[in-house]
Formats: sequence, C-alpha cells, structure tokens
Amino acid sequence: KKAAKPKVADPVAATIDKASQQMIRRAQELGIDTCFDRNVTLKPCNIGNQGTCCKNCGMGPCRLPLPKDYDEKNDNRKGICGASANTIAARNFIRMIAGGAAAHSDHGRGVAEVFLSAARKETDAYRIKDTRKLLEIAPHLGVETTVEKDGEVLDRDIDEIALEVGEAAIAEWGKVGGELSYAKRAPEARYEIWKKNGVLPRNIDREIVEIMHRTHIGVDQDYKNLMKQGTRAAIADGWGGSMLATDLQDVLFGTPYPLASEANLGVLKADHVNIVIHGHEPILSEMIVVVAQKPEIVEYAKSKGAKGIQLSGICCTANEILQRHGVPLCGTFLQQELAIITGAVDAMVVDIQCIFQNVANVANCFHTKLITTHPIAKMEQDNAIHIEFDEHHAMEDAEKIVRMAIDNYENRKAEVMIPHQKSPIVAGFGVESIEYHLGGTFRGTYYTLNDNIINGRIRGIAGVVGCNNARVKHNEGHIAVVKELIKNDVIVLTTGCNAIACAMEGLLTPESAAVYCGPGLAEVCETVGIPPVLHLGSCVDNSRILLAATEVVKAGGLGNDISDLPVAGSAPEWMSEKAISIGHYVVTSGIYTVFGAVFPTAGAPVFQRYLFEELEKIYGGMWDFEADPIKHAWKMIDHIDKKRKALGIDK
Ligand code: SF4
Ligand code: MSK
Repeated sequence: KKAAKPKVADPVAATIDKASQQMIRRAQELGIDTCFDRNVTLKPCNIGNQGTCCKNCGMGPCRLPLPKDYDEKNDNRKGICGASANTIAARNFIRMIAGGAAAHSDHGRGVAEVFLSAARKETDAYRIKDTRKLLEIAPHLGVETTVEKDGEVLDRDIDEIALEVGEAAIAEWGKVGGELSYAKRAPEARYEIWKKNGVLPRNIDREIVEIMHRTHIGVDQDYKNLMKQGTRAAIADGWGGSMLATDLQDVLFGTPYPLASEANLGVLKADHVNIVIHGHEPILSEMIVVVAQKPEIVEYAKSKGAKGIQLSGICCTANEILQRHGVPLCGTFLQQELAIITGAVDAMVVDIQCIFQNVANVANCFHTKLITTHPIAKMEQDNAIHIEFDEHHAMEDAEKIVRMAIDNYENRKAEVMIPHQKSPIVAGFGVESIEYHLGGTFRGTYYTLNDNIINGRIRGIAGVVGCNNARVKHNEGHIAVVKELIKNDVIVLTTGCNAIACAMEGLLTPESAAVYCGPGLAEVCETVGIPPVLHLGSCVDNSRILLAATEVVKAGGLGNDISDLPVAGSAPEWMSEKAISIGHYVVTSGIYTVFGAVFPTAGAPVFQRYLFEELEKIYGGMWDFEADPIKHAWKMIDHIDKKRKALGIDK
C-alpha cells in the first residue's frame, strides 16, 4: 500500500506575496506544516460559519443550519430551549464583540497601569514623554490643566496632571455611576444618538460582563435587545479601551509622526541577530528597541560574530514600534510561521493576541528561541521560554531577552533562506500629522482635507483595516480593495494587518500615488507629499480613525455627524473577534462598513437584515458583506457617492 501523500497548500493559490510563496515551499520541503497547509486539511464547520450553532449550555450544541428551502415566514428552527436562529446568531455575534472589546480593553488597562506606575514614579523605564498629548486628553477625563490663584490662571504641575489622568483613566474600566468619559469626544449629534437609544457605556468592564450574562441560557432572547448590549460594549471598546490605549501609549512613548522604513520578510538580515517582536502591546517592545540600540549590547552582538541587531515585527506590536521608531515590518498575521522558516530568526518575542500556538512547533525545528512574556499568554510546548515582563524591572527583562537572542545567533544550524522582497514605506500618521500635512488645519486653505473633499479631488475617505484569514488568499482582498478605492480618488486610512499588506505592496509611499491613484487624489498626494494610503497604526489605533472623522465633522462643511461624511469602512480579510468589535463600533459611530471573507450571521437572515439594513435607521451606519474585492470596493464608493449627493457636493 502506498502512503497517502500529505495534503499541502498550493503556495501560489495561498498568497499573492512572492516572499510568502517561497517560504511556504521551503516549509513543505522541510516537512513543516503551516497555517496554509492546515487550511487545506481542516475544513470549517458550515453551521458554525453561519453563526447558528449554540453551545451556551450542556444540552447543546444545538445546530440550526439554514435549510436549502428556507422560508422566512415558516422558520421554525429552534434549540432545545427554544432559542431561535436569530437569538443564537445574535448571541454568538455579541459574544464575539465581548471577546474583541475585552482584548482591546485589557490591553488598554495594561497600558493604563504602566502609565500610573510612571506617573507615580515607581519605574525608571517609563516616563511621561508627550506632555502636549497629556494636556490634550486631560480635560476629556475631567482633569484640569490650569488652576486659578489670586485671580491669575496658572498652569498646573505636569506630574500632578499625569497622576490624575492615570487615576481617572483606570477608573473608566470599573467606575460606579456616570458614563464613559470619552463618549463626549464624539460629535455632539453622535453622542445624542447614543443617549437617545440608551447605548452610552457605563464603564468598560461592565458592558463586557453584561454580554456574558445576557447570552447565558435563558436570559436575553430578543436579537434587537442583544444587539443593544453589543453596541454598548463596542462603543466602550472604540471610544474607551482602545482610545485610552492609543492616547496613553502616545503620552508614554510619543505621538507618531511620519517616518520611513521597510516591510516584508526581506527585512531580516542573514549576518545580524534577528529579533522578531509579535503581538500587540508596545510596553515591552519599547524597551527592547531601547536595549537593542545600546552600544554595549551592539558590541556584545558583534563579539558573537554578528554585524549588528535587526529588530522587526509581526502584527500590531510591529505597527506600534514602526510608527514610533521606524522598526521594519517583518510580516502580517499569516507570515508569523514563515518568518521562522527563514532559519534566520534568533528569537521571536511574543506578548498577547494573534499569536499562533504553532510558532512554538515551527521554532522547535530551528534554533529559534520562542519567548512568551505576558502572564496571560503562555504556551504548553516545552520549548516556549517564559520570561515574564514587569514594568518595575522593564529594562532588565528587555536586556535578558536581547542577550538571549544574541547568544543564540551562534546556534543557527539550518540553511538560512531569506526572501529578497521588501518594500520602502512611510508610516506613522495620525490625526495630528494628517492635519499638519494637509495645510495645518482641516478646512480653509487649498490643501485641507475638508476642502479637497468638498471640491471633489478627494471623493471620500475609507478606513480599510483588519486581519488576514487563511480561508482566503493572503493579501489578495486587502490589496484589490485598496487599489480600487485609490484608483477612484478615495483616500485610505489603514491599520492592523491591512496596513502591513499595503506596506508590502508598496502602497505606503508618496510615489505610489502617481501609479495607482485617480487624478484628483494623485494631485493632492503629489502636492503635499503623502501616500494615498495612510498608515495609522495598530488595531487599537482604529480610535485614530474615529477621531480623524470627528475632526472632519468639527471643521465644518460636511454635515453635523460622522454619518453625514462621505466615509466607509472595510475589513476585507477579517478573522478575529476584535475585528467584529471594531466593525460594530465603526457602524454605530455612523459609518457604513463592509466585511469580506465570511460573515458570521448568514444562517439567520432576519437578524442579518437587521445588521445590514435596519441599523442604518438607528445609527446612520450599517454592516455589509461582500467577498468579491472589486464589488466590495464599489459598495463603499457607492455609499460615499450617496453621502456626497446628500451633502450637495456631487458633481
Ligand atoms: Fe441549545 Fe438553548 Fe443550550 Fe443553546 S442555550 S445549547 S440553543 S439548549
Ligand atoms: S494583528 S487582530 S490579525 S489586524 Fe492586530 Fe492583524 Fe487582526 Fe491580529
């Protein structure tokens, strides 16, 4: 009997990226499986995919697939307890929001704790770096920045302000009474919509906990009421946990401004110690960046035969250290195993979120040290080394990790094979730099964003964000959607793995405007020297997109609320619960949002219609799904045109 040939992925069908194709082939030659191969052998459950499998109690799982002869009026599908397909799909959907909001917000809480520690001067490693940002956010948290003395208005002491900001920020997670402080940062009309509909978050943790309660067997069994809670938790994420994470990181580590770097596996260097940082929290990676630049550490690396230390990143920790230090991007979510397959990674340092457990198995086939650093994210494999990071001895922990990587450089055994592909990029945009580069204000001069939208050079704004998903061809959707948008004069704001995909494709350079943009957008980008796709950071930095939209509203000329703007959102290759939470806070902030890949409510058409159509009547924004990237982009452009028409600025 012949042994069955193991099923493996076709590299060309799996990804559009040549560097990744080369590494998938290399892994297959070495007999190491990657997510691309597992995608071939492991088929998804069709019922789970439709969102209509419930396992919220021990009588289930109750599986309610959409029948082929589905008839909406006679849909009698129900679980043992009687839960309808709509209830099950809505419960599953808001549990995804809870997971995503918890992930972003717990990240934010971790940053807030380090912030408070820095404000109390309990640590030497972290300091308040960006006092301008501190003074900007303080009033939103109810902290005064000036004091009146003898009829004179005086500036308050920065240390005092920092301490109060830290304490007020921490309180946002669990305060009793009141509402989420940052909700009032939204345009007034938006805040009033949330208030009228009773979805203003009370505090961050409570909204997440309440989702778990309401979705327990026998509690909330009305999909509209379930979604109301999903909305509260999602707003608590976008305008709370995520926004606080972004702001406090900016105060601690500096607000990003545009800088140059590179992206893709080709940033690894054969003759350097390669340290790849992967995950989401920049708390430790900021320290690793400092340590890796210390002359004595670089000398230590040289003493081991390396020419230096090459840091690079995967996923959103990568975006964090890129936007503040120019550390190059090694790859997207789906390239984490491929980086190790190069044989050149001396250490992969991981913190939280989006880390494949299989990186430990791949590392085991090479000399790579796989180092976990966060108490809530360990791995069962023996080769995973846990060095728990603590802000009170941050520098020592970071130095221990970097030295471990350097010591490991000599242990490279397998042949090193680094793909040559890498692209130049300009990253590190934010509300401040968009304003600065486009005329120093949002409205009133030839260059500004609002004026260019009103005069039609820029048709609209798209936020294109989110993950990769092994079920669809890596980066194909991301790149096709973004290219179609900029070709039609829609400027793109990007974060997360979409930002990395665009970086790899060369879309984050000012020069790319002449090649890929419609004439209006090209003229703007060439005049002010910005890329047509602006990298705004990591997943939590989607809050920067919310604030950019708010500034556009406040500047005037484009309506009174975010829902009036010619703006649309997209996640062409989403996969994480965080993406669902992001999608929902974007929708309920008033933005039409299209997801690609799959949509997790297809088995409950009534509930899905509520998300896709009826939410627009409440929030001015709604969900949509389109797998085909060109149709996906055109749904967004059509929506942008609809908003232009309503504003009377269509030509
Ligand atoms: Fe089935 Fe109801 Fe239990 Fe869900 S909660 S598993 S639908 S019995
Ligand atoms: S890393 S959440 S795969 S964007 Fe933020 Fe990428 Fe999605 Fe993770």
